[in-house]
Amino acid sequence: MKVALVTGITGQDGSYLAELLLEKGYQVHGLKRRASSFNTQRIDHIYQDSHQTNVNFKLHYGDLTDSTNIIRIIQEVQPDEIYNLGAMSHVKVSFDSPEYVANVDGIGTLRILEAVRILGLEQKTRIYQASTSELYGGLAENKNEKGMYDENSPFYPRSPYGVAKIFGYWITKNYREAYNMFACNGILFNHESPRRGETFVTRKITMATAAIALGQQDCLYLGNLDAQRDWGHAKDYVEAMWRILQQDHPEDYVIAMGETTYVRDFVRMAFSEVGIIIEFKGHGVNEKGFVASCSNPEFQLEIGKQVIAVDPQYFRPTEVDLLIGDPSKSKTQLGWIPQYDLSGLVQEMVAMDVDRVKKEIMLNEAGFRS
Ligand code: NAP
Ligand code: F7E
Repeated sequence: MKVALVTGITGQDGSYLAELLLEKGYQVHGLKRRASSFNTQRIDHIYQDSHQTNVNFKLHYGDLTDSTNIIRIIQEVQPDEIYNLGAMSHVKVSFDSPEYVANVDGIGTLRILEAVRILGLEQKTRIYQASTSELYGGLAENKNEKGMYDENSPFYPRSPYGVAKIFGYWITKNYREAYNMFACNGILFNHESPRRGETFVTRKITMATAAIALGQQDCLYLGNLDAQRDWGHAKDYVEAMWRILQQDHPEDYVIAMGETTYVRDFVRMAFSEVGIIIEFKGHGVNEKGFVASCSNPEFQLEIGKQVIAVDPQYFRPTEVDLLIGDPSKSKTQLGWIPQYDLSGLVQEMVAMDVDRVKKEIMLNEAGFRS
């Protein structure tokens, strides 16, 4: 039985990856930070199983800033594969805590690699590093001939997050070359899901779509509506992570959908899932989104109501304007075929948020009655 250690197991990707690895018959160990209240919502369904039948899932308290626990856990677990997904992953927040991000996202990667080396596991343990499209920084002149970023495109990170991750990228490559380790970077473009953190733009939009359609929120405040992202589904992307570690040779791969969409259009797509057509008027900080029509009798809003506004507090000191990835290598070499397209992703996210808001309304009503 193969043994995997996943850092960031309580996050969006960690939870999908844990499910995938368990399905494939792995024993899965997860690194979990101690928190003052429960933070395991995304993996509770797996964890609850582990009390009954699932003895192949185990959590270990630890933190990527602490070498001692990383060495101890890797020594105890003796993993065949490590997926280093743990990170402070919010680009805007990284401007507020740059040193912390460097420590976790940058040096944290080194701690994992060095622990494997100290323990003499270089030839046993394969390592996946969660690299990111933020490395490219969205510079137009660095795209390839297809107008996309690929494995050979130059990097130009535009945030403390991107700069920390570039250290993670290069130290992974360096350990591969210096110590002949099977250590790979997955350069993943944005991937989302109903489990996406609530402050990332897609989830913020789908949660607000549900709340506005059901009369629980008036207006959604967003930042840069002109940003463009290449959005895929996290479930597809964790499959690519696993495939990267099953190859004969360690290499780095871009994982992306190859299409880019404006934030503004993601808003339109989300609202159209509940039959509401949004019309945008104005520019920059004065741009606003209004209800143009409502075709679903369940979700009726006043025509002309303003539901979208721009709040400059969500702008970043330096922005990555446009990202689009070229997945040619991962498709041919990994045989990776995503199951979701953007409309399938939006559909699933909005449907789950509508269900959740409806449940909350019912619970509140039941609370009032009792
Ligand atoms: P996420 O939902 O924010 O999850 C991050 C995980 O890292 C959480 O489990 C978090 O634990 C953990 N973590 C944070 N600080 C830590 C620390 N000091 N020590 C140990 N664990 C720590 O992120 P995600 O979307 O799943 O992304 C997974 C990885 O891929 C991240 O490295 C991210 O930077 C990278 N990435 C993401 C995307 C994307 O679009 N999603 C694209 C490219 C790369 P808590 O639950 O305790 O906070
Ligand atoms: O922003 C714009 C914002 O925070 C996307 C992380 O997983 O993917 C993610 O980073 C775009 C940006 O993701 C709001 O300015 C507008 O241009 O959802 P996001 P991100 O910054 O692309 C990469 C690949 C990672 O590696 C990261 O870990 O949307 N935007 N209005 C907004 N963004 C947010 N968060 N909130 C807004 O209100």
